[in-house]
Amino acid sequence: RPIGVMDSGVGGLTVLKQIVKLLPNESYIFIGDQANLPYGQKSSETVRKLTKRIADYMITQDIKMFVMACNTATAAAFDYLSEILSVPVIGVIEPGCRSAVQATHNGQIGVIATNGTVKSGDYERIIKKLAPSSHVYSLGCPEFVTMVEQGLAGTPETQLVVNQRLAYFADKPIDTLVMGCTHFPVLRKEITNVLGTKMSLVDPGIAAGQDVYDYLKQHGALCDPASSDASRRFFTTGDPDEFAKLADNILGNAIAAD
Ligand code: DGN
Repeated sequence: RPIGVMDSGVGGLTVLKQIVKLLPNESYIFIGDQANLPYGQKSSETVRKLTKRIADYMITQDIKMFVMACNTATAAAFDYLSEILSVPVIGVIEPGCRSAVQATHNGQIGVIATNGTVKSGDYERIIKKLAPSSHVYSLGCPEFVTMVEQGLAGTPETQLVVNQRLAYFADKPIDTLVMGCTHFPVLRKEITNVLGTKMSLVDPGIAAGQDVYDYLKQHGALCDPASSDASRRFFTTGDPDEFAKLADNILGNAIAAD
């Protein structure tokens, strides 16, 4: 049975990549809901509905786990879907908070995310729960999503926008920054150019990938490598050609989307 992985767009592929690194023999279905992108500007009720629609489809494909490779969807729908779905659900926010708390030395943590995720207050709440004396500075960077979706990572224009946005942190004492949107690891280089190599950059997808592995292992649900055909199916609700181009850049190998 495949692992289902969803995002509003191509950002979730950064999470899929982490999971595949740990579990190369599993089968995967990835859905990018590009027709409804960006999730970050929508109400949490709308995001919950959109995410459920994808989960419902994936259940018809007999997934064994539903991974929300989207912070905005996790903030809006994690509790709800964990309750109603018949398969285990993994999100990205709690793993991201754990990684941030482990990475920081001074307890001063920055979070960049969509406006929807920032508005939910989930990063701040969970980080504070794990490390009550820490301080969280959150910043919405919705245009980063658009730039990644338009394939503009690596361009001078994108660097300029990243410079302008992250200037917010210039007078903040943070030593750790959570990339709290799955599109943002694609801009890792641009972000490092502004904040320097001493800043710990947290990619929640890494810990989320580990959670997927741990859960399946603990529950004896890893596939049998001997009988596995390791299929990987990619779907977008948007334009398959555009998706394939972007996905190719992110995953670094050729894939096709239906
Ligand atoms: N990739 C999504 C996230 O992690 O929040 C958000 C992208 C979007 O739809 N704005």
